[in-house]
Amino acid sequence: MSNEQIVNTLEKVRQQNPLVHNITNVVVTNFTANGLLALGASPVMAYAKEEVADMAKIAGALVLNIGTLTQAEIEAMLIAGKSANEHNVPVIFDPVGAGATPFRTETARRIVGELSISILRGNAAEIANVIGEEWTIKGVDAGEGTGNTIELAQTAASKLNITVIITGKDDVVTDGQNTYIVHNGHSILTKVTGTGCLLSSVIGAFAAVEKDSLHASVAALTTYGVAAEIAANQIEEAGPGSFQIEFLNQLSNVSSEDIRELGKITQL
Ligand code: ATP
Ligand code: TZP
Ligand code: MG
Ligand code: MG
Repeated sequence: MSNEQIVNTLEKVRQQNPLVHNITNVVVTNFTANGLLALGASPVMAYAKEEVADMAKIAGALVLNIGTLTQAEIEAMLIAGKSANEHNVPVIFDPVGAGATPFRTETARRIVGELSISILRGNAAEIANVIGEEWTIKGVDAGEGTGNTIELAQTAASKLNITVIITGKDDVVTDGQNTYIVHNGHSILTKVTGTGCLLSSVIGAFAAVEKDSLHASVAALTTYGVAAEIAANQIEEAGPGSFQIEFLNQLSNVSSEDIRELGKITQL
């Protein structure tokens, strides 16, 4: 995939202003809405089981995130997900903290089992736990774990028959057959809570305008990583508080020229 294709997809997001329906966690709600707006998408958070089917069917994408899970939310996610599936709305799933508690692990497995997910995005530990492989996890962070994240992503994609993204220093995107590595990003992203969750919603915005999940994922990851690099550069040594604000600025400002110049993808 070329940087030029990524530029075109980013332009489509900005032109089409897709509605992204998020059922996400209480930590990241405001940051996610602001990040999607900055990018050029249109966020909505809707959780009531009475309305989620109606909201999901008019959205360009549905993003499910189990970061602060409750029983009522599981019910809503399944209703929303089934409606999205019936209306060909792509569903992005972020299994935050899968492996940390049995409740999270079982719920994550239930969601991938009962819904047709287009893109699964998490850290290595979360993806391993969704497919029942060993990997340590500390709360919602990746944990130590030893293993090959490329092989893990490919195994998960083949097993679940979906596009899988494992993020970290480098991001792996695969459908089990075709695999890309996106090298963009900055370590300061790990010092701001919700940068993984916002990324999953940004992937939703790209999936809303690009049917090919692999292409949408690579375009989203590259745009996100390049925006982060520019933001980190702008704030110099100021720290995570300044970065959080500057990152929102750069999700809005990141240009075609920036992507052409800085986008760093390899295909395996
Ligand atoms: P975790 O809870 O383990 O931090 P997460 O769900 O927050 O996971 P990350 O894996 O941190 O998600 O990914 C969020 C973004 O941060 C991605 O764009 C990823 O490329 C980027 N990122 C994470 N770690 C690094 C790093 N060390 N260097 C560069 N970019 C990084
Ligand atoms: N606790 C429950 S959800 C959440 C925390 C701290 C946010 C996790 O965000 P991310 O994007 O996975 O770092
Ligand atoms: Mg994080
Ligand atoms: Mg996360």
